[in-house]
Amino acid sequence: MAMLNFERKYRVRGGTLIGGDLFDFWIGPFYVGFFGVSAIFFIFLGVGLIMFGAAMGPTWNPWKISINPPAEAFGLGFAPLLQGGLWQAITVCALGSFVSWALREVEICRKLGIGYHVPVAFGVAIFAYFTLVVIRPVLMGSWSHAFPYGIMSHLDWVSNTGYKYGNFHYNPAHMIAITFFFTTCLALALHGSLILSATNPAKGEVVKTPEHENSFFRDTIGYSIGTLGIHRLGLFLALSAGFWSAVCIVISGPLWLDGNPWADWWNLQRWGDIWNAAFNLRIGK
Ligand code: UQ2
Repeated sequence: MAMLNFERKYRVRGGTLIGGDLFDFWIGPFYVGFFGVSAIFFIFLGVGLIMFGAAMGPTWNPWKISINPPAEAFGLGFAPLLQGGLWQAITVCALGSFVSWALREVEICRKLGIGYHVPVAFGVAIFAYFTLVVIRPVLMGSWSHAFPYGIMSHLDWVSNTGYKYGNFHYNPAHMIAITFFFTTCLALALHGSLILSATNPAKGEVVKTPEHENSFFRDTIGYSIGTLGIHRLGLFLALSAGFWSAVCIVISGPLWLDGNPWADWWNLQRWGDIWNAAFNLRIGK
Protein backbone atom coordinates (compact mmCIF):
# COMPACT_ATOMS: atom_id res chain seq x y z
CA MET A 1 0.00 0.00 0.00
CA ALA A 2 1.37 3.40 -0.96
CA MET A 3 2.14 5.72 1.93
CA LEU A 4 -0.49 8.34 1.09
CA ASN A 5 -2.98 5.53 0.62
CA PHE A 6 -2.14 4.21 4.09
CA GLU A 7 -2.46 7.62 5.70
CA ARG A 8 -5.99 7.89 4.33
CA LYS A 9 -6.73 4.46 5.77
CA TYR A 10 -5.37 5.15 9.31
CA ARG A 11 -6.79 8.64 9.64
CA VAL A 12 -9.84 7.27 11.37
CA ARG A 13 -12.09 8.73 13.99
CA GLY A 14 -11.80 7.49 17.60
CA GLY A 15 -9.13 6.34 20.02
CA THR A 16 -9.24 9.65 21.92
CA LEU A 17 -8.83 9.57 25.72
CA ILE A 18 -10.63 12.84 26.34
CA GLY A 19 -12.80 15.28 24.39
CA GLY A 20 -14.51 12.67 22.20
CA ASP A 21 -14.71 13.90 18.59
CA LEU A 22 -14.23 17.56 19.49
CA PHE A 23 -10.49 17.75 18.77
CA ASP A 24 -10.29 14.58 16.68
CA PHE A 25 -8.81 16.12 13.50
CA TRP A 26 -5.55 16.83 11.73
CA ILE A 27 -3.87 20.10 10.72
CA GLY A 28 -1.82 19.17 7.68
CA PRO A 29 0.24 16.14 8.71
CA PHE A 30 -0.25 16.76 12.47
CA TYR A 31 -2.86 15.02 14.59
CA VAL A 32 -4.36 17.56 17.03
CA GLY A 33 -6.58 15.96 19.72
CA PHE A 34 -7.25 17.44 23.17
CA PHE A 35 -3.60 16.91 24.09
CA GLY A 36 -2.37 18.67 20.96
CA VAL A 37 -4.30 21.72 22.13
CA SER A 38 -3.03 21.44 25.73
CA ALA A 39 0.56 20.88 24.50
CA ILE A 40 0.43 24.03 22.35
CA PHE A 41 -1.05 25.95 25.30
CA PHE A 42 1.74 24.93 27.72
CA ILE A 43 4.50 25.36 25.10
CA PHE A 44 3.42 28.93 24.25
CA LEU A 45 2.87 29.91 27.89
CA GLY A 46 6.16 28.32 29.03
CA VAL A 47 8.26 29.83 26.24
CA GLY A 48 6.54 33.18 26.83
CA LEU A 49 7.42 33.06 30.54
CA ILE A 50 11.03 32.19 29.70
CA MET A 51 11.19 35.22 27.38
CA PHE A 52 9.60 37.41 30.06
CA GLY A 53 12.19 36.15 32.57
CA ALA A 54 14.99 36.92 30.11
CA ALA A 55 13.56 40.41 29.50
CA MET A 56 13.69 41.07 33.27
CA GLY A 57 17.48 40.95 32.94
CA PRO A 58 20.28 41.22 33.70
CA THR A 59 21.52 39.96 30.31
CA TRP A 60 20.51 39.15 26.73
CA ASN A 61 23.62 37.01 26.25
CA PRO A 62 21.97 33.68 25.40
CA TRP A 63 24.74 31.75 27.18
CA LYS A 64 24.16 33.68 30.42
CA ILE A 65 20.36 33.95 30.58
CA SER A 66 19.16 31.91 33.57
CA ILE A 67 15.74 31.44 35.19
CA ASN A 68 16.59 30.38 38.73
CA PRO A 69 14.54 28.36 41.25
CA PRO A 70 13.49 30.09 44.51
CA ALA A 71 15.94 30.58 47.40
CA GLU A 72 16.11 28.00 50.21
CA ALA A 73 14.04 30.24 52.54
CA PHE A 74 10.88 29.77 50.43
CA GLY A 75 10.94 26.05 51.20
CA LEU A 76 8.25 24.22 49.24
CA GLY A 77 5.97 27.28 49.07
CA PHE A 78 5.18 29.67 46.24
CA ALA A 79 7.76 32.36 45.52
CA PRO A 80 7.24 35.85 44.01
CA LEU A 81 7.54 35.81 40.19
CA LEU A 82 10.99 37.38 39.99
CA GLN A 83 12.36 35.40 42.96
CA GLY A 84 11.72 31.91 41.62
CA GLY A 85 8.00 32.11 40.88
CA LEU A 86 8.77 32.25 37.15
CA TRP A 87 10.86 29.09 37.53
CA GLN A 88 7.92 27.41 39.28
CA ALA A 89 5.40 28.42 36.58
CA ILE A 90 7.80 27.40 33.80
CA THR A 91 8.26 23.99 35.47
CA VAL A 92 4.48 23.49 35.54
CA CYS A 93 4.34 24.43 31.83
CA ALA A 94 7.22 22.05 31.02
CA LEU A 95 5.57 19.12 32.78
CA GLY A 96 2.17 20.08 31.30
CA SER A 97 3.55 20.07 27.76
CA PHE A 98 5.65 16.89 28.21
CA VAL A 99 2.70 14.94 29.63
CA SER A 100 0.37 16.36 26.94
CA TRP A 101 2.83 15.21 24.28
CA ALA A 102 3.00 11.70 25.79
CA LEU A 103 -0.81 11.41 25.95
CA ARG A 104 -1.11 12.67 22.36
CA GLU A 105 1.26 9.83 21.41
CA VAL A 106 -1.02 7.42 23.29
CA GLU A 107 -4.05 8.61 21.28
CA ILE A 108 -2.15 8.12 18.02
CA CYS A 109 -1.09 4.60 19.13
CA ARG A 110 -4.75 3.80 19.86
CA LYS A 111 -5.84 5.00 16.42
CA LEU A 112 -3.15 2.88 14.78
CA GLY A 113 -3.75 -0.14 17.01
CA ILE A 114 -0.03 -0.36 17.86
CA GLY A 115 1.64 -0.82 21.27
CA TYR A 116 2.34 2.02 23.70
CA HIS A 117 6.13 1.53 23.61
CA VAL A 118 6.92 5.05 22.33
CA PRO A 119 4.90 6.98 24.95
CA VAL A 120 6.19 4.62 27.67
CA ALA A 121 9.77 5.30 26.53
CA PHE A 122 9.12 9.07 26.50
CA GLY A 123 7.53 8.62 29.95
CA VAL A 124 10.88 7.45 31.34
CA ALA A 125 12.53 10.66 30.09
CA ILE A 126 9.71 12.67 31.72
CA PHE A 127 10.25 10.67 34.92
CA ALA A 128 13.96 11.59 34.94
CA TYR A 129 13.11 15.30 34.60
CA PHE A 130 10.33 14.99 37.21
CA THR A 131 12.85 13.40 39.61
CA LEU A 132 15.20 16.38 39.16
CA VAL A 133 12.70 19.20 39.57
CA VAL A 134 10.02 17.70 41.83
CA ILE A 135 10.82 14.42 43.65
CA ARG A 136 14.31 15.40 44.88
CA PRO A 137 13.46 19.01 45.86
CA VAL A 138 10.36 17.75 47.74
CA LEU A 139 12.43 15.11 49.56
CA MET A 140 14.95 17.82 50.50
CA GLY A 141 12.24 20.29 51.58
CA SER A 142 12.92 23.18 49.18
CA TRP A 143 12.55 24.06 45.49
CA SER A 144 16.00 25.67 45.72
CA HIS A 145 17.50 22.21 45.20
CA ALA A 146 16.16 22.05 41.62
CA PHE A 147 18.30 23.12 38.68
CA PRO A 148 18.23 26.56 36.99
CA TYR A 149 16.94 26.98 33.40
CA GLY A 150 19.94 28.42 31.56
CA ILE A 151 22.59 27.12 29.17
CA MET A 152 25.71 27.72 31.31
CA SER A 153 23.88 27.90 34.65
CA HIS A 154 22.53 24.35 34.42
CA LEU A 155 26.02 23.07 33.59
CA ASP A 156 27.43 24.89 36.64
CA TRP A 157 24.60 23.39 38.72
CA VAL A 158 25.40 19.83 37.63
CA SER A 159 29.11 20.37 38.34
CA ASN A 160 28.50 21.93 41.78
CA THR A 161 25.86 19.36 42.75
CA GLY A 162 28.04 16.48 41.57
CA TYR A 163 30.93 17.56 43.77
CA LYS A 164 28.77 18.66 46.71
CA TYR A 165 27.41 15.15 47.15
CA GLY A 166 30.76 13.41 47.02
CA ASN A 167 31.68 13.60 43.29
CA PHE A 168 29.29 11.89 40.88
CA HIS A 169 32.11 9.79 39.43
CA TYR A 170 32.26 7.82 42.70
CA ASN A 171 28.44 7.44 42.84
CA PRO A 172 27.57 3.81 41.95
CA ALA A 173 24.19 4.75 40.40
CA HIS A 174 26.05 7.27 38.19
CA MET A 175 28.48 4.51 37.15
CA ILE A 176 25.58 2.21 36.20
CA ALA A 177 23.81 5.05 34.31
CA ILE A 178 26.96 5.88 32.31
CA THR A 179 27.55 2.22 31.56
CA PHE A 180 24.02 2.07 30.11
CA PHE A 181 24.57 5.26 28.07
CA PHE A 182 27.79 3.84 26.59
CA THR A 183 26.24 0.42 25.94
CA THR A 184 23.29 2.16 24.22
CA CYS A 185 25.83 3.83 21.90
CA LEU A 186 27.55 0.49 21.26
CA ALA A 187 24.23 -1.22 20.46
CA LEU A 188 23.03 1.56 18.13
CA ALA A 189 26.42 1.67 16.36
CA LEU A 190 26.30 -2.12 15.86
CA HIS A 191 22.66 -2.00 14.72
CA GLY A 192 22.94 1.06 12.46
CA SER A 193 26.09 -0.20 10.77
CA LEU A 194 24.68 -3.71 10.36
CA ILE A 195 21.45 -2.44 8.78
CA LEU A 196 23.33 -0.16 6.39
CA SER A 197 25.77 -2.93 5.47
CA ALA A 198 22.87 -5.15 4.41
CA THR A 199 20.36 -2.67 2.96
CA ASN A 200 22.53 0.00 1.32
CA PRO A 201 24.53 -2.04 -1.20
CA ALA A 202 26.98 -0.70 -3.74
CA LYS A 203 25.63 0.18 -7.21
CA GLY A 204 24.59 -2.94 -9.08
CA GLU A 205 24.42 -5.13 -5.95
CA VAL A 206 21.18 -6.40 -4.39
CA VAL A 207 19.86 -5.66 -0.91
CA LYS A 208 20.70 -8.50 1.54
CA THR A 209 18.39 -10.23 4.03
CA PRO A 210 18.27 -10.67 7.83
CA GLU A 211 19.93 -14.07 7.23
CA HIS A 212 23.04 -12.15 6.22
CA GLU A 213 22.76 -10.00 9.37
CA ASN A 214 22.38 -13.06 11.61
CA SER A 215 25.27 -14.82 9.87
CA PHE A 216 27.61 -11.87 10.34
CA PHE A 217 27.24 -11.97 14.13
CA ARG A 218 27.16 -15.77 14.33
CA ASP A 219 30.44 -15.82 12.41
CA THR A 220 32.06 -13.11 14.55
CA ILE A 221 30.83 -13.83 18.10
CA GLY A 222 28.80 -17.05 17.74
CA TYR A 223 25.52 -15.32 18.61
CA SER A 224 22.88 -13.15 16.97
CA ILE A 225 20.25 -11.52 19.10
CA GLY A 226 17.89 -11.23 16.10
CA THR A 227 16.10 -8.41 14.33
CA LEU A 228 13.38 -8.02 16.95
CA GLY A 229 15.79 -8.73 19.83
CA ILE A 230 18.17 -5.88 19.01
CA HIS A 231 15.29 -3.41 19.30
CA ARG A 232 14.17 -4.89 22.62
CA LEU A 233 17.77 -4.67 23.86
CA GLY A 234 18.12 -1.08 22.59
CA LEU A 235 14.93 0.04 24.34
CA PHE A 236 16.00 -1.68 27.58
CA LEU A 237 19.49 -0.12 27.49
CA ALA A 238 18.20 3.40 26.77
CA LEU A 239 15.43 3.32 29.39
CA SER A 240 17.89 1.92 31.95
CA ALA A 241 20.26 4.85 31.28
CA GLY A 242 17.47 7.32 32.10
CA PHE A 243 16.27 5.31 35.10
CA TRP A 244 19.71 5.05 36.74
CA SER A 245 20.37 8.74 36.10
CA ALA A 246 17.25 9.46 38.14
CA VAL A 247 18.46 7.10 40.90
CA CYS A 248 21.86 8.85 40.87
CA ILE A 249 20.39 12.30 41.47
CA VAL A 250 17.64 11.28 43.89
CA ILE A 251 20.09 9.61 46.29
CA SER A 252 22.45 12.63 46.10
CA GLY A 253 21.01 14.80 48.84
CA PRO A 254 17.96 12.98 50.18
CA LEU A 255 20.00 9.87 51.12
CA TRP A 256 23.71 10.73 50.82
CA LEU A 257 24.23 14.07 52.51
CA ASP A 258 26.69 16.90 51.97
CA GLY A 259 30.38 16.04 52.07
CA ASN A 260 32.01 12.96 50.65
CA PRO A 261 29.59 10.04 51.17
CA TRP A 262 31.21 7.83 48.55
CA ALA A 263 34.51 7.61 50.42
CA ASP A 264 32.37 5.95 53.09
CA TRP A 265 30.38 3.85 50.59
CA TRP A 266 33.56 2.44 49.04
CA ASN A 267 35.12 1.75 52.46
CA LEU A 268 35.10 -2.05 52.43
CA GLN A 269 35.55 -2.09 56.20
CA ARG A 270 32.06 -0.55 56.37
CA TRP A 271 30.62 -3.40 54.29
CA GLY A 272 32.55 -5.79 56.51
CA ASP A 273 30.84 -4.28 59.54
CA ILE A 274 27.42 -4.70 57.93
CA TRP A 275 28.26 -8.28 56.94
CA ASN A 276 29.56 -9.05 60.44
CA ALA A 277 26.44 -7.59 62.02
CA ALA A 278 24.23 -9.78 59.82
CA PHE A 279 26.44 -12.82 60.52
CA ASN A 280 26.43 -12.24 64.28
CA LEU A 281 22.65 -11.88 64.17
CA ARG A 282 22.41 -15.21 62.32
CA ILE A 283 24.55 -17.07 64.83
CA GLY A 284 22.66 -15.41 67.67
CA LYS A 285 25.49 -13.21 69.02
C1 UQ2 B 1 22.02 -8.83 15.79
C2 UQ2 B 1 20.89 -8.55 14.94
C3 UQ2 B 1 20.60 -7.27 14.55
C4 UQ2 B 1 21.47 -6.19 14.94
C5 UQ2 B 1 22.62 -6.48 15.80
C6 UQ2 B 1 22.88 -7.77 16.24
C7 UQ2 B 1 20.14 -9.94 13.18
C8 UQ2 B 1 19.47 -6.41 12.61
C9 UQ2 B 1 23.49 -5.30 16.22
C10 UQ2 B 1 24.07 -8.10 17.11
C11 UQ2 B 1 23.87 -7.73 18.56
C12 UQ2 B 1 24.23 -8.53 19.61
C13 UQ2 B 1 24.85 -9.82 19.42
C14 UQ2 B 1 23.99 -8.03 21.02
C15 UQ2 B 1 25.13 -7.20 21.49
C16 UQ2 B 1 25.00 -6.90 22.97
C17 UQ2 B 1 25.20 -5.69 23.56
C18 UQ2 B 1 24.97 -5.57 25.02
C19 UQ2 B 1 25.60 -4.48 22.78
O1 UQ2 B 1 22.23 -9.97 16.16
O2 UQ2 B 1 20.09 -9.58 14.51
O3 UQ2 B 1 19.46 -7.06 13.80
O4 UQ2 B 1 21.23 -5.04 14.57
